[in-house]
Amino acid sequence: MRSQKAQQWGWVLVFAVTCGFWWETAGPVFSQSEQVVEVTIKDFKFVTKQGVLRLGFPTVIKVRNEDAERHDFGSTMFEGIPTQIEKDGVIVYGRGVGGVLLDPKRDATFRFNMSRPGRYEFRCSIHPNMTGELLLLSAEAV
Ligand SMILES: [Cu+2]
Repeated sequence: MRSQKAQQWGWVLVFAVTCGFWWETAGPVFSQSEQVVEVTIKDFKFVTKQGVLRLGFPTVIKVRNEDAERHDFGSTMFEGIPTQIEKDGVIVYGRGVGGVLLDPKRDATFRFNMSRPGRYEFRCSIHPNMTGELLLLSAEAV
């Protein structure tokens, strides 16, 4: 059972590596089904770009470290939620993911399904005064 799952993700990895470039260029095609949050780390600050995030939709958080310093993006947001992380061309999948370390000029992508509304804080464990937040709304009026 376990090895089967590992094999499955092995294929996902192969797919990701071969299609990495394609995925980037095809991004806009998928933007209607995924809601994207962009987090840029610059000058020891988190700068967040987000629209209204709706519950139950695939959500993508793209984190980019623009600094020449290593930073960490950590949050309790992913607690108990199956989360896919793509970093340096490698995809990992887990539950209860705490965050990622980002070397200078690198990025990482989190994919998950938002299921709980709320205000979620994220921070850098290396520089404790670096914090940011994300607002997950249950704005399901439509
Ligand atoms: Cu930092």
